[in-house]
Amino acid sequence: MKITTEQIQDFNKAGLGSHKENFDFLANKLTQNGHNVEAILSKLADFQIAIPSWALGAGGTRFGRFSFYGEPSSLEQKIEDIGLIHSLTQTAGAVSLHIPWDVPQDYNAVKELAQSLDIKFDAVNSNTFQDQKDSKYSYKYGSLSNIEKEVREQAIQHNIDVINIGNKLGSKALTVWLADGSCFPGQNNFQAALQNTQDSLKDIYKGLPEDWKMLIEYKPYEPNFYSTVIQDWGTSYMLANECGEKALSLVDLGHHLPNSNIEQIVSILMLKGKLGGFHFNDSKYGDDDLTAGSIKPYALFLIFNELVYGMANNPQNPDLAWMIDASHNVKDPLEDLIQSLEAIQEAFAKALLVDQAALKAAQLAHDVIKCQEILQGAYRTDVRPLLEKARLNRGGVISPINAFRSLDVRNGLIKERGRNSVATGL
Ligand SMILES: [Mn+2]
Repeated sequence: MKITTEQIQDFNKAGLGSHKENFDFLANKLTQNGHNVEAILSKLADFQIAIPSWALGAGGTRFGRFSFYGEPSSLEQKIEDIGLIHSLTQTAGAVSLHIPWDVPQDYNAVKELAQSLDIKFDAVNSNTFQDQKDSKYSYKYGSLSNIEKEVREQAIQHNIDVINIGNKLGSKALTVWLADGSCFPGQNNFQAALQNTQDSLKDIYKGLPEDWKMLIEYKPYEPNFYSTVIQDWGTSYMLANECGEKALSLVDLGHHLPNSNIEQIVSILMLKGKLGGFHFNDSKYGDDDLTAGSIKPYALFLIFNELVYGMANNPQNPDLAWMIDASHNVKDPLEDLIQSLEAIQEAFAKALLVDQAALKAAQLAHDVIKCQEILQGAYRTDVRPLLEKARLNRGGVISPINAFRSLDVRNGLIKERGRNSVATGL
């Protein structure tokens, strides 16, 4: 299934009048306040967010999984789904593959398909959190941190294999998320587990092509509930530093204990030139994997405020890999991803409106009230007409969710793939 340019133009017709009215009003106001609207629009248009190959089907919990029907059952169909979202939103121009769930059968065909849909291959993700049916050793008691050398070697080799697969597709980064840890006190020796992990990561790093990055994700708990080997940004930063310049930390919004100051973590990592990537989602309690911006939109804005500041002021920090890492348990995955993309772009646009010079002046004057007024002034601006305009400029639709529904995309997919096709993934 593909959405044509004619369908997009047809859909847009009805909304163009009111969009123009709203956009002109906002653009005038922003211009009067000294903003360069064209520059903001071009930053929004360039901001592309990768969709992980595991997020296109129904997610689930350990209690159950409820299908949405017509799910993509092959890598090609997953890329087609991203193509559908991208054609509407114009902000999902990349896919992040999970190996071994999505190993390409025909590399050229997969590359051509992605290219035809304007989709790039972002970071590739390794998986040593579960056993594969043909693997010799089990990861039950850890992978890169395991006390058995053979198990570590198998896990290292898997990561090297993932790099090789990504290399054939044009990826430039490997993301390592390590589930290793322990469920009970005394189960592991903390020092041995960290040391083994460090040595294993160094071995993987040796297999990294020159122009690649290794992104090290952290998480405080789950699936292990007493300790996690890479539990926080400090541990990730320490491991990345030991590996070398191409190793960087990856922040997943859901991988923090409640009320962690994630914007501060982002800021410090960028100061140190060690923030490599970002996984977007939202949560109330832990790694809930909910739609970005659905619970704490102000926190998302504050994080973007630091990202925007860092991208402008920290040349020591490399370009970032952006990805949505969410699980779709009750919403249609494609609609949910569209909502996340919108929330991310909205937070980014608002952060671009923060008057950095005025904020600095207010900080120097210790004018705490003014500091808050500046941040909240940007946050309270309804930037949706900017998002609409950025999408329209690139050939997308005014309202992606409404278009998805009015084009009846899900039923089209069910017709094409059958009701009971199921995606691999979480
Ligand atoms: Mn993640």
